Amino acid sequence: MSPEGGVDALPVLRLAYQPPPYTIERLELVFELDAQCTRVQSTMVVRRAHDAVDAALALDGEKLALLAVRLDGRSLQSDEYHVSPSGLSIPQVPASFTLEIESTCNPAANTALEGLYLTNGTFCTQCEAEGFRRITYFPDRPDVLTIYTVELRADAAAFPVLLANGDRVAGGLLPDGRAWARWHDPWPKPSYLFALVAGRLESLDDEFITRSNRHVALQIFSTPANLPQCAHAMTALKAAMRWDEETHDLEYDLDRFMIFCADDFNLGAMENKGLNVFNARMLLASPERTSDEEYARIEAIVAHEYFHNWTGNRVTCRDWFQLSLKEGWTVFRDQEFSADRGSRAVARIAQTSLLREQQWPEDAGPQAHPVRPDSYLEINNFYTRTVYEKGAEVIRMLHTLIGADAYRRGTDLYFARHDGTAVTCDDFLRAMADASGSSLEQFGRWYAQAGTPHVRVEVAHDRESRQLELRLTQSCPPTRGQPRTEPLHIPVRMALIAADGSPVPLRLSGATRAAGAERVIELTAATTTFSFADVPPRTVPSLFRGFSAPVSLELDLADDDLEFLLAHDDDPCNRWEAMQQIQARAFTQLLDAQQVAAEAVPKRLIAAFRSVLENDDDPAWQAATLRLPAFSTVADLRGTIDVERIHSALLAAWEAIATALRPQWEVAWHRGRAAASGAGAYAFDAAVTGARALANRALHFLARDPAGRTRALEQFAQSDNMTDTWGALIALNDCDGTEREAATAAFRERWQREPLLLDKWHSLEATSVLPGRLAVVARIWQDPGFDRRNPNRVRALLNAFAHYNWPHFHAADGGAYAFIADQVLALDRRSPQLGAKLAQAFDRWQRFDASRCAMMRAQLERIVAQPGLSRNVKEVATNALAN
Ligand code: B3K
Ligand code: ZN
Repeated sequence: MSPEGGVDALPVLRLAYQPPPYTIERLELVFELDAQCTRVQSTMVVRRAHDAVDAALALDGEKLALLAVRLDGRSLQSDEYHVSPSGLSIPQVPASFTLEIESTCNPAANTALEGLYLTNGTFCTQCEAEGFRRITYFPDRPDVLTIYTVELRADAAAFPVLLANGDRVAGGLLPDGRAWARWHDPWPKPSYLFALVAGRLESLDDEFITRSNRHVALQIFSTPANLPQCAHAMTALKAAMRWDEETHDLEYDLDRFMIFCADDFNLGAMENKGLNVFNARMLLASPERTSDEEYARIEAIVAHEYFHNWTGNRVTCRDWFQLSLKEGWTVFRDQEFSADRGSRAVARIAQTSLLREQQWPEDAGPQAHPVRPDSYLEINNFYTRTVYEKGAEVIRMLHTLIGADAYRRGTDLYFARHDGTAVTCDDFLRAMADASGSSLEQFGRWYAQAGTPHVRVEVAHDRESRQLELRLTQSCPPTRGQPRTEPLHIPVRMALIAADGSPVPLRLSGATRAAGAERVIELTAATTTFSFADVPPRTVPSLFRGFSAPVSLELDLADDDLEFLLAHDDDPCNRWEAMQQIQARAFTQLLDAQQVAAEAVPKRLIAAFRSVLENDDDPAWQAATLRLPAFSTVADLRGTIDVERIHSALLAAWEAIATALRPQWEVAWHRGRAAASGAGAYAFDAAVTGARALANRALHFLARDPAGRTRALEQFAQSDNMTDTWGALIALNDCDGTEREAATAAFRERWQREPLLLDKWHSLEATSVLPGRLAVVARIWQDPGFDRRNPNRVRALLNAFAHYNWPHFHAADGGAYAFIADQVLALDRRSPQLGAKLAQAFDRWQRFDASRCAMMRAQLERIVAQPGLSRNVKEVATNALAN
């Protein structure tokens, strides 16, 4: 048995689901909060399901000390129940009864940050997925929905603010001088949505008036010093509340909505009912500390957690296999919110880049799993890009296939049917199918089949008959446990673009009339052919517009056609896609070159950059498109990853594009700077963020030469906002020389007292490709001032290095492999969730040359052999080795 509850545990299987034999109708909790020994008195009103006659009552509980158990007022003798490190069971219980349990836990010793713990002296909780069982004995599963009443008692000086879910119904001072508060949440909820916060906090207060004219108090709690940095989150919250009313007719349902800003937090944020908890990194914002990208991310996460109030909280998941029901859907909702706030196309490009750079490798690697997994050892390993981002793509495809109106009828029907219950992805699909009248049977495979589908497109255009034929062939690679795959239902939003850039009216052969310039065609078979009539010569198809499906594309188009699409497609997403295709071809060629050097960079790649730079376009789109591919994207062009070659290819492309287009980069930089500074003082505003992004993209290329580096240093020195500061730092980060030293040292000096800002410096050091990175990372890690217990610190340094610094993590001597494996093992003892994420840096081990392959494998074997390993790391490392 491991400290985290047992590596010998068997996998949990989706098909083994059994409904709970007992439900808890009401729960009353009294907390005597104390750092080392918090006492929890729980009173549960329990009722047996009618078909569970002989079932024992089984409650989950971990790291708890049990003090007393009373059933209907009678103390149970120790032979009337059974306690183990994972829970408490009572074999003989009546059909309905009241159960009282007293237990204690130790928040100060809680380094895993699951359950009740302390962050900077404030009590805080994290219960999803299975943290509640570290607070009290309870059926800690999402399909047990309960009405909670919670009383908190604590030292009044240290914990004057006492918060829990729902409405505050009473409070004050106890006769012994301690503070107390009582909270009641009228909405039944699963235990993973429970939260409490207690500390010396202040709040930023505001109000939201709902459509039905209810006044909701909004409060963001933090330490007083951080309050001014909470204003952006408050604005985002109000915008999200309005958006959900306007687009989905969904209103908030309590009189208060609170957010707590936590310094120590395992994740980004958590949607506890009425009391969200946020990682400070995803909440605090000020112009000098926060970049435009981070402003946008904070807005999206605030919205995401708020949107969960309906998609996740009011209707929740029956079991954790259904996680994407709430996560994929809520990501889709936050993506649509972000699209409505700024440029839809640029938002979509960012979503797609994330999917391709992070979800596709997951789908192609040893941790691959379907959007609705079939088994897990540790559920915390399944909060993945697949469940979240691919899950969101599935909802988006559904929206595309049935249309916006039917989708809205479907959401209404879903809430009408399921409010206050715990349901499955199938229940969701059923509501959508019933509301739209479409069969979604084949579509349901998207939930069950892992792997990134591949679509090959062949185009045949007969000039004589003016018929254009599109032949689309889909395939999906096999993944772990799924050797055979089946065709999916794929929506292809498409248009045809004539040589003069105008859209060709779409008339399917045989149809009498054209049906507009854009339509959605549907793939259901392995191969489908579509013929269009009356298509003028030199027409080019524009396919998967708006990234209508999360598939990798192989386009049978000439290089000229891709260049044409890059310049003339009226869908900005597809213009960006054309650039990706051009880059893939160029890098394939470059990797094959005898000498991977600037001179070998294909001219077409440079021409593509030139055409984007010289087009007088939306600067935000230009900035998004003028990006070299991520290392992982280039790595995936080939079966075996040649680290040195890929690194050289990226450097060569950077140099060639910088040198050949210097005048254009100059113009772009000036254009971006002029637009940004013309707008006056810093504001996070779509019109200006694009200008700043373009200027910073240009600076990155300009910094290839000394004059550009001087420019970057000047920008750094003059900047009054993090976007320009960061733009300068990123431009310099891979450039050897005094400018980088000067800028990073000044940055570190300025922010030495602000850990979240120091994290940025840590990431710069960890991701630079300049020599000696492992030593730098190890030195920072060993610095006594570095707080290894804080997840943000660990991620900014170690995860940035292991997941993003390919040339150094994969250094040929294997030194970095050993260092990271050591830290996986050290972290695992304190924080299995952090250990598991870091361990995934070894996922691709089989894709490297024999020497690296052997070294990575040896580290994975060393990890797996560690006695007492957590389930989290065990599952990740075992999957990697099994593949
Ligand atoms: N639901 C939480 C994630 C919980 C992660 C637990 N390991 C935040 C979110 O996705 O909204
Ligand atoms: Zn979520």
